[in-house]
Amino acid sequence: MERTLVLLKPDTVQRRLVGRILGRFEERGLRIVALKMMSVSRELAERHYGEHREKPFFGELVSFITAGPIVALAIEGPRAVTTVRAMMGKTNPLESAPGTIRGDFGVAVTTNLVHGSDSLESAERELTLFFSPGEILTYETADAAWLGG
Ligand code: 3AN
Repeated sequence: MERTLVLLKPDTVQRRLVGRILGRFEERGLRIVALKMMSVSRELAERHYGEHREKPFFGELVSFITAGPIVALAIEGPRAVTTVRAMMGKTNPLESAPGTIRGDFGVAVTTNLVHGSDSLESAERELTLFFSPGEILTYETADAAWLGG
């Protein structure tokens, strides 16, 4: 069972798509083990996107993610990291397949609605940035046996 960080970015909140996008992860059979609406400080944004510090779009990325509330989630499931990435679609929504979150709701690379950790190592690092250990819950769902995995 893997755990990954998902962020519903400010455009998702502003466009009132939180419920629909959140619902996709639930419908898939993934388990939400932490959930909070929050503001991202400049410091947190810069740590989270640290690997992109040298990229030309870094400033834009930090301004965008700090521009309004986001929803942060810890999501658990079999191969959760790659499953969530596949559900999100490619980074540029114009290249994302229909049926993916970005392919269904987005047209721009900065305002691309969601973030999902790109590896297990990133997931561990990013979950620590956004959640204290006590905020991530451990529980079973009643349908676990019917979902397999
Ligand atoms: P992903 O979010 O699909 O993991 P990354 O990690 O390569 O993509 O990039 C992080 C974020 O940086 C993306 N979500 C996107 O908002 C932004 N980004 C990536 N590439 C570009 C680009 N060429 N121009 C502007 N923003 C970009």
